[in-house]
Amino acid sequence: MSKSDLYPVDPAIAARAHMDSAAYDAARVAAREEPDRYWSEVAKRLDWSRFPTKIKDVSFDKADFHIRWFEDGELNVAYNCVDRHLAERANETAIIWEGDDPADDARITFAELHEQVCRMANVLKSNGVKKGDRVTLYLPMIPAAAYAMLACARIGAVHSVVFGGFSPDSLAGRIEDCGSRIVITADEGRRGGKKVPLKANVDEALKKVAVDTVIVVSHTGGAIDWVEGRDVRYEEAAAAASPECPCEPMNAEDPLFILYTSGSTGKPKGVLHTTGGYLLWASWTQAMVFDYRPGEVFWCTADVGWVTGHTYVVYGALANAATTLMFEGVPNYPDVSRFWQVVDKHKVDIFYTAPTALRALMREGDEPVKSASRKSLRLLGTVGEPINPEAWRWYHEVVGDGRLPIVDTWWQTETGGALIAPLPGATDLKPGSATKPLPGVELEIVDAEGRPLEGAVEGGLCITDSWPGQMRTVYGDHQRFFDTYFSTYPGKYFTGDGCRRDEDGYYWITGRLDDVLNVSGHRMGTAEIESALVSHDDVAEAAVVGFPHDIKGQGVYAYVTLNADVQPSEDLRRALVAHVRKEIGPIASPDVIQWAPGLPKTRSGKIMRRILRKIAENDVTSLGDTSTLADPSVVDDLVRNRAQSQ
Ligand code: 6R9
Repeated sequence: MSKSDLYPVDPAIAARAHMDSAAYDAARVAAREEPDRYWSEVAKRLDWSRFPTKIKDVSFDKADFHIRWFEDGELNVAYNCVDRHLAERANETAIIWEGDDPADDARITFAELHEQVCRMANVLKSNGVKKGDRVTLYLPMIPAAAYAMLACARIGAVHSVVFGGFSPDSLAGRIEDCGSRIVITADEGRRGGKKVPLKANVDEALKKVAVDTVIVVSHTGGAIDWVEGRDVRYEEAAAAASPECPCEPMNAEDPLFILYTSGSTGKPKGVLHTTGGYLLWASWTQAMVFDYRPGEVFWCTADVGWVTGHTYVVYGALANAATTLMFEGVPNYPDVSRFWQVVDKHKVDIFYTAPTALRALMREGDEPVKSASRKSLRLLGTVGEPINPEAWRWYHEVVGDGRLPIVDTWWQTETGGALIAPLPGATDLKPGSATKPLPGVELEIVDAEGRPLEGAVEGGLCITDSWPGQMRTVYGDHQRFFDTYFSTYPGKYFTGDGCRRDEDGYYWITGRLDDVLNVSGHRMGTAEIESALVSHDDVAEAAVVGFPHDIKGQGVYAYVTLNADVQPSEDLRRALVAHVRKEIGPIASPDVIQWAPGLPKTRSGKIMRRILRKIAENDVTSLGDTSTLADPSVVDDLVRNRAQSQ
């Protein structure tokens, strides 16, 4: 790599940063060699009702598998995110809300946040919610989403936020899996000038699974159906509720939330995070990676339906008394300058978004960016997928006027917060690399047999030791937790990602090694999309793979075998896309459907995805060995049909 591809730390930033490069090096050693002492010290950034004396107790080995952090500590997440800031910051802004419509916005102070969280918590209690109960949230990006999350945390209930773009079927599956008896939703959401029928979706989902209570927040005021005895008008209930609610003291290892995420097999897994370790990781990484200081406006564009929204819109930001910006809209509404207009309007200091949004905006040219001043910005960040160096440079040069560092943060729903990321005052940047692991993150790159590889190499990315923010289990299926993450390479957490380490020890994520797609930064399993397709009456079989997509990073390519009596048609193609949207949600819509009279299978009946990926990528000259296929002629058919459809 040429020297010009290195963006050195700005000495002025290093001088005032939480961590400069010497501090980073020292922290790496301390966290590795004396984890108890190091994390006990870091744990002081939270307020504990009982400070932990036991810090780390972990084994990744099958015989003695357990992960516990701060296990005798006691704290409350809502107290840490709200109450403890009241003494000094009651009248400072906790949440800036920017609506989908640029005319809609609001500012919520910490005092107001406290009152709203307490009222919501009391509404939950009066509807029978107790410590340990699961509460499903299906909400737009409005402050009530943060109130609801924090209200659950306050009373020790476990929230499961379901992204508002998921279908009624997906919502029903998630309600059922965690056995929640209560849903909090809104009448409708707004995105890009369109309404999202959230309450109608909940009604539809509840035809499949029953709950006792649906709390409905009024947002658009749009017409909705009402089920007496089940549905509760939030505003009425909140007005009647007390504005004070005590915080439930929680053990550090008590569950905080469940968030469903896609894996390579089966239905989505309920990733469970606990109280102490998660909050510490969220808070510490928000401070270190973004070099955050109170008073700054922090804007993470993620929806609270994803882990990035949990950790950086809500918990990490508020634990640090940040002013966090919640944006209901999309980057191209009313026009493609929206992000930068919002940056100017609310004087955003730190802006954190996904590469897919940047690639889409980059296509629109520089003018929509340059028309806004962006002078409040001091730091940029990305998350969700690898950022191609071209998009990185555009972000740096055009959005950042060549003056702002970019923190490319690699992490997963399972990791709770960032694990590989530069620190603005410590790490020289390389476009396209998430750079180096944070203190306490012990990475290993392994070959197919799990042997650690040294030096500049490429392989599977593993983590050999625990960090506080690690997930603790798959809700209701601890065996699946172990099998999914710790059985591929015994004694190590396997991330599912491929990764290259360069000669300077920088890490470059190359993408998933399993059957998980990353479409516009959203994770989904090929198996889920396949089962949605196969549930259509006309479909006999389906195989889904990813293919490179300019904007989305990866697109969804579906091979579909129809029932013998069904003819392919454009109408059917549209019907199948609509069917997938209905079953899973719009984010899973296939970009390409190729009719496949047969699928390439081994003699034991396993679909050879490697070949399907090559065809989808239009890389048909290197299909590799097809001799093990039950019927090699199937491949020729697929290649020919692809060629015809070009
Ligand atoms: C936070 C989040 C996790 C998967 C992960 C990886 C990909 C996330 C990335 C990245 C390259 C980055 N990923 N951040 N790849 N560079 N900075 O996105 O969680 O939705 O669970 O997705 O996303 O493949 O394994 P999640």
